[in-house]
Amino acid sequence: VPIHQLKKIKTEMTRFLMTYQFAIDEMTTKIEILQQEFHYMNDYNPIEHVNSRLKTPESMLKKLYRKDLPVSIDSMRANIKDIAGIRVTCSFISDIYEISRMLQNQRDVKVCEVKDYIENPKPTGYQSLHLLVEVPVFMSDRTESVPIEIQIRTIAMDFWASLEHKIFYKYDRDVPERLKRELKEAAVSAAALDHKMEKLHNEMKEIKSQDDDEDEMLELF
Ligand code: 0O2
Repeated sequence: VPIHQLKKIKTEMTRFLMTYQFAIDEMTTKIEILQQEFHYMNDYNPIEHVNSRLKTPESMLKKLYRKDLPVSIDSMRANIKDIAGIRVTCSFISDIYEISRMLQNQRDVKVCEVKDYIENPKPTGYQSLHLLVEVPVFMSDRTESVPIEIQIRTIAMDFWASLEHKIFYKYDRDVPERLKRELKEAAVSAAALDHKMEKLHNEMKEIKSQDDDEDEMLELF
């Protein structure tokens, strides 16, 4: 390929990826605002951390080859919906649904798909709530509707997914049956821990609201 053509591809690719980075920046701000408001209203922080990533051109090419799809920027745009990815790690399962509900309620967020792998875990044991949304990105000469994949999960789900991801790639996608079985067991234990923590959290909320009522009564006298 002649050098001037390579330069043109590089410029196009950079411009293409830029819109996804802007979408990530917009969505990250939205999540930060919700986080601060939620903290103020509920007196605890529902979000442990937020990570984001742009898929690398290499990983996009791999995905296109793997799925036997045409290799071009248009094909990336049409076929890869997780070029922009945001991962929100929450403390409790109820926070996941609350954050998801608040995001879906925003007027400029178009919800394209919701995959609830908490209600229906993947055969591997994987759990998370996935939202595929589109947000408008306003640029000097155009407005683009840009897709983002948002994965919302608890700390336990995140812990499990990062280890499973490492094992999956270590074995080049061909994980031995024994490890698969053990990973599935670990996913069930992680889910049990999440439910136990949720129960304790609810009990704490109950006690706190009783204490608050008592304090208010005392203030009246
Ligand atoms: P990476 O490296 O995290 O980006 P598709 O996205 O079309 O290939 P699918 O199954 O329709 O496939 O999408 P889905 O279910 O929304 O899952 C996409 C992403 O969720 C994956 O991205 C992972 O990040 C995560 N995920 C899904 N299943 C598993 C699993 O079993 N284990 C772990 N650890 N993560 C999972 P990528 O592009 O596969 O990988």
